[in-house]
Amino acid sequence: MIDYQQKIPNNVNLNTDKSLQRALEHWQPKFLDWWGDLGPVASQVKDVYLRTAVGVDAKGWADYGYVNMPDYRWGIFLADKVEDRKIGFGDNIGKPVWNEVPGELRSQLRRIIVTQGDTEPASVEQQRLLSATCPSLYDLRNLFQVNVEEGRHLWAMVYLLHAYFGRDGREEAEELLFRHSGDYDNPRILETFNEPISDWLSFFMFTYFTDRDGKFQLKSLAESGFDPLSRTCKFMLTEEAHHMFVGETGIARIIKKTLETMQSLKTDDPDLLNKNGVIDLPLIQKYLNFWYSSSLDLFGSESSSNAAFSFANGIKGRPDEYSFEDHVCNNTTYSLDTPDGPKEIEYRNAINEITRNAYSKDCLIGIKRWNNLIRKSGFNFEFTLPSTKFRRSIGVWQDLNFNPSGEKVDSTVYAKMMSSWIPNENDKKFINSLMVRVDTPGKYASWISSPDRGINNQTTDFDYIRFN
Ligand code: BYC
Repeated sequence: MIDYQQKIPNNVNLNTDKSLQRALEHWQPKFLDWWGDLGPVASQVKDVYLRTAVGVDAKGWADYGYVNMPDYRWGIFLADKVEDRKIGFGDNIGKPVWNEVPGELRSQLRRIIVTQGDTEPASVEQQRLLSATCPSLYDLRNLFQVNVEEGRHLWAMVYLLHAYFGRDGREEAEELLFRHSGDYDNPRILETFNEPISDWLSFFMFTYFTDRDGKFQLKSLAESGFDPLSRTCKFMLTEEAHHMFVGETGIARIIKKTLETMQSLKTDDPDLLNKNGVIDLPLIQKYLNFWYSSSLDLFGSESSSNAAFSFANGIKGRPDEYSFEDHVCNNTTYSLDTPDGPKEIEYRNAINEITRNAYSKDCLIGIKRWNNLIRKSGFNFEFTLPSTKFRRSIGVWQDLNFNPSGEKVDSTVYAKMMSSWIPNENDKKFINSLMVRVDTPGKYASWISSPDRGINNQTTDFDYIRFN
């Protein structure tokens, strides 16, 4: 059981390492200031019905209850150590995992931990204004849950930086609070985390598509030969699942409401549906196109010597490494689709692409479920994932003019059609016009249906948030 009476709750015996404890206690007020300035806008919020980690094992790791936000405690939790764990892939396969950072891998490991850490506060910053327009108390509570967990994931990376990277690590930890999402001079490292999230449709798309990148990156890092990173990521993955649930069910609830309105009005006319306060299905597809294509870039270039280095050295594996037969992957090649046709590249250089492909497959699960809802209600519309060549800014397809179906188009056609593929100014205006705060227990905004179930077996009209 984790002791929440400590200044920094943890299961890493922080009190046995006084200088590390002091360093983290020095960082803590800076984090709290950052949370106050750039965390969720919550002036009226008193208590939030939250799930809080009380242990790290699979069964019963969390408690539910009201938390007074100023009293919220972020802690440091690592999954339990696996005795005699061995490196599972690359050139160091079979050797004991490292409990300290090997000198020659230090800069690459730090870079990966910093990149991971940077995304966590970024997402909180992106979502900070959403509390003002929550479609229900249930959704507001989920937003808080997601945000406090992202805050804790930042703590997880800051712990690794402080504990294993000395002075550079402490400096990097400061920088994590200094860069800000969308800041012109000091933006977040990865582009998706600089995109504004000013409406809840974007929030649900982000938690479905971008948090899923988190799932796949964390799975790859959970394979790491650097054991503290592996254990940290294993625990983070347990929380990530809820974020994707929020995305998938959020989008499903929007679709459900639209379908009900389509049935009652006997129309699929977008104008008529919009006038009746719901979001037409083609417009949902546009938001999907935007967030999926942006999230694809997060996997890096299709051919990457960085990824090959990390794999070869046991720093970062493939998601679900156990499911592959060959864990060394030396002297094998991968046939990569490129604008000049298929190209054989060294397999290890293709790790980013292999991870991206696994991600795309996983993204289809929700698409299938959403399409089932449409089919069952008798309408003729199907959501699709756009081509992985569409709207890419990183890798071999970057800045090329592919349409969502993956066909190359003329640059003028591309520029002209973009407003019909991703949300245009009018679309955003309409979506923003729907974003009106609903904070009465059991009431839901016009454009989204109530969830099938509440949180932790509570009813859907439970008062998930109590106000001052
Ligand atoms: N935007 O060799 P390359 C999450 C940079 S989400 C801008 O192609 P590599 C979460 C790259 O950094 C998961 N820059 O690929 C979700 C490198 O720069 P430097 C986050 C990009 O190195 C929701 C250069 O381009 N975790 O947890 O294999 C809410 C060449 O890179 C982008 C991670 O990403 C981009 N999209 O990088 C909250 C795990 N893509 O260093 C949280 C840690 C690449 O040469 N990161 N670049 O200046 C990594 O493992 C790797 O850095 C990447 C791929 C996956 C990003």
